[in-house]
Amino acid sequence: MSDCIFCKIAQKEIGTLIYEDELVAAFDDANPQAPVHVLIVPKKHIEKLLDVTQDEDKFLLGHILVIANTIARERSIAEAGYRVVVNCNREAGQSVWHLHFHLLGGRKMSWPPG
Ligand code: DGP
Repeated sequence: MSDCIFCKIAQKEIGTLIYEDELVAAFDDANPQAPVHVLIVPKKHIEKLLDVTQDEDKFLLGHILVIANTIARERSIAEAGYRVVVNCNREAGQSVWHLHFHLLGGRKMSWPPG
C-alpha cells in the first residue's frame, strides 16, 4: 500500500532492514521498549492479525514465528528469554495498520502486560 510506512520499510524505500526473505522483513523498532525490540512484518500488506485467512496466511504466520526465533538467537536473547507480541486493534494498542510482530528481549519482563 503506497501510504503505509511499514510497506515502505519492507520494500527498502526507507529505513534499514535487519532481515528479509521473500515473505517477511524485520527492522528495529523506532521506539524500543526493551534493549532488543525488533518488528517482523509480512511483505504483503495485511492491516491486522484479525484479517489473516487460514488458506492464504497460515504458512506466513508460522514462518514469522520461526524467523522470530532466528533473530532472537542472533541478538543473543534466546536463552534468557524473549517475548513475541501482536497488538490487534485499538484497545490492544495497535497504532500502525500493517500487521507486525514485536520481538522483545534483553531485560526481565513483567506480567500481566499493561
Ligand atoms: P503497535 O503499537 O503495536 O502498532 O506498534 C507500532 C510500533 O511501530 C511502535 O513500537 C513504534 C514502531 N514504529 C512506528 N513507526 C515506525 C517507523 O517509522 N519506523 C520504525 N522502525 N518503527 C516504527
